[in-house]
Amino acid sequence: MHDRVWVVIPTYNEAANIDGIVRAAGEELERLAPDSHHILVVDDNSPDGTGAIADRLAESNPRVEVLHRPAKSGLGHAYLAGFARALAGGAELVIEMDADFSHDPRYLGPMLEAAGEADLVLGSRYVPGGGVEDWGIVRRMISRGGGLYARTILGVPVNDLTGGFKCIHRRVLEAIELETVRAEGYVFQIEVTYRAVLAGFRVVEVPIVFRDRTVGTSKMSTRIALEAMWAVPLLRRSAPAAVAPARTPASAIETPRDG
Ligand SMILES: Nc1nc2c(ncn2[C@@H]2O[C@H](COP(=O)(O)OP(=O)(O)OP(=O)(O)O)[C@@H](O)[C@H]2O)c(=O)[nH]1
Ligand SMILES: [Mg+2]
Repeated sequence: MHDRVWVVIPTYNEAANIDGIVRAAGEELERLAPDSHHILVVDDNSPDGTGAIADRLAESNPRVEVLHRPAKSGLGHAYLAGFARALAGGAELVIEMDADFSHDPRYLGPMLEAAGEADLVLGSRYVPGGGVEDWGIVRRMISRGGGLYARTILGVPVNDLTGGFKCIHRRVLEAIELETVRAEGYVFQIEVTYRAVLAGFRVVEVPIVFRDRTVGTSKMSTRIALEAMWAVPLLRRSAPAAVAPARTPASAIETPRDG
């Protein structure tokens, strides 16, 4: 039997977090999807030894697996490799989650529940009940401003386009031509969601409170944030072509009512 739920955790220098996050996610999943979950750590040869710690976790827990990549090549590439592995392993639901506890594993329950109705579930900071803790005014403004910018340019009714805590149905990943998805930071997150919307999939936002990391260092850079400025308008041209060959998802077809 294949495991149905795969949580993909990309890591780069998360030695202080990896043990805790894998255990915390594992405990939740043990409750939510007993006997049918898998945790995939995608490590880009972290110099701080994250990969070796993850290997030890995998040795003692058959539900944990590590994908080692030779060098740091960005969050998007790590996720694409993780998605490919999860799909090959038979995943029906793939969850994107950071290693730094910004994405609290306690939201896995509400997200999996929402996935019963939706094709793509977004852990959303910008719907009622969601929020951000510990961020200064500058970081808040960049996040809100960037999200609003992308939402306006792309014209999609999604409140949190840049978030990285998602639960994605297999059918979505198969329909959005992953091999041509742009490959970094916020733009990666925006593009996956935008393509899913364009393909007619049902997107639901579940409120999450995002906490700033308490240990380890951020890999987010000004360059990655600025990339969004010019890359988002380009998505308007590239994304529709990428999803055009996708079949019409069943969820987009209205069921005729009786009578
Ligand atoms: N494999 C891999 N993982 C990465 C890479 N860059 C970031 N990550 C991981 O992706 C997740 C998100 O990265 P963060 O540095 O926390 O970025 P962020 O959450 O946008 O920024 P902060 O709020 O400052 O933490 C973390 O688990 C990182 O370890 C990369 O190039 N390769
Ligand atoms: Mg983070």
